[in-house]
Amino acid sequence: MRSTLRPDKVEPVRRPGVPRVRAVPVPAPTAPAVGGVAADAGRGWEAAFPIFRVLDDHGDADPRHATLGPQEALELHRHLVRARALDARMTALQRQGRIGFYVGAEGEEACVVGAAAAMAPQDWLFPCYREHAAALLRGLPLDAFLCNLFGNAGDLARGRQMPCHETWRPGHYTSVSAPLGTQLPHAVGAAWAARLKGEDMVSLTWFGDGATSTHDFHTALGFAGVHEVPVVFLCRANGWAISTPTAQQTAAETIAQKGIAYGVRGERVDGNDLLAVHAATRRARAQAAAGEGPTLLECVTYRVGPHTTSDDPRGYRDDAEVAPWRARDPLERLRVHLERTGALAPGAHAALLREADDEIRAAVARVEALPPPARESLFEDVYAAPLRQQREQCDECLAVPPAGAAHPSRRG
Ligand SMILES: Cc1ncc(C[n+]2csc(CCOP(=O)(O)OP(=O)(O)O)c2C)c(N)n1
Ligand SMILES: [Mg+2]
Repeated sequence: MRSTLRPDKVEPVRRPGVPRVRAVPVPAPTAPAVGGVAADAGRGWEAAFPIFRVLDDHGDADPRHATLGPQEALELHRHLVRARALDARMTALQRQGRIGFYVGAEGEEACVVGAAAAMAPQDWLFPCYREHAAALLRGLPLDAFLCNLFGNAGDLARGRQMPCHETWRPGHYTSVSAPLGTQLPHAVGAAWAARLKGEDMVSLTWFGDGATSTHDFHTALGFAGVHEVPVVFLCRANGWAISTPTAQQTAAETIAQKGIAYGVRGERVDGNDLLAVHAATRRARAQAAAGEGPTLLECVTYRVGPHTTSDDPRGYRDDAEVAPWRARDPLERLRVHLERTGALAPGAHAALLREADDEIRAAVARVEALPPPARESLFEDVYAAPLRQQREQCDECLAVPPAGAAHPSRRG
């Protein structure tokens, strides 16, 4: 069919009145303004999308916005403590050659724990690869998480996944997905299906700032915007996509503004403020469940550690850039807040860190003693019943002694 569109009839594109601001390097954290505008907001899109905060610089919460009671906040503090201890211990294990690979979340834990805790139990979570704390919060046993890192017989993925690619179906936590952005259309599809079935289920999906440059981001937001799909898109805007700073992979001044193109509500949140992440996610969840469509939450944070244990950030960034973000550490800010409110006794924080490390060391000792997955499991789960060729291949495989075992021909 021929197009009826004529060039002389095409209306000129109207650009929004907000000036295009030149790309900026990874910004230092801005001074807080409780529940409102960051101190440096005032230019272009940053003014249009002020950073939402609940905790101020002294550790006091704005009561108008706080959605967590003291007990709940204390509980989430324990999850943050455990996540921090887990990252430190797993990094050490990788350096010792006991596990092959690990992805940590140092500095970004509030984006993970605060958001997961704000969702309803029936909601499905679609992780990127730094959200282990959310799986643990949803009940994934620590031993099972560690078994995936060792790829042993206790691994729920039967040693077939990369390390650090946990999954926990009973807790509605889908498998970690290494190809960037793929979890976004999955989250939209699941939420859309639930809505068609009349179920009260909202999807939450995490991703990084780099993933907002993938086609899956556009596909997911486009569909979700048109169909008002109940989904919360949470971007951990941590300044880096491995060695590429945000400003070199997008000219957009904020991630939140990317929602405008799809008719998706965008908000910026202080990603190092657990109370703010919780309040913003809870609000987005309520709006989604009420049929008001999806929200794109840009949680402004910073990747304090390396991208993974395979990365060394000293090759591409200055330590001086990291220091101000360490000073705004989410775990430290929560500790100060809980101590000021009296919910956490002085000294209790350090004791909890030690307890978490002890718990992890004990679990590692148990898990490291487990054998690798049975070799015949390689041939299982391909078809409902194995084919003749698979049975033959399995027999052939089992006839070879496992690595490390003495070959019968070399005995004696
Ligand atoms: C489709 C795809 N392209 C490239 C990669 C390689 N890769 C892995 S992580 C990463 C950077 C991701 O950065 P971001 O989305 O900001 O997440 P962050 O690691 O900062 O949490 C890249 C390019 C990949 N896994 N998948
Ligand atoms: Mg990133």
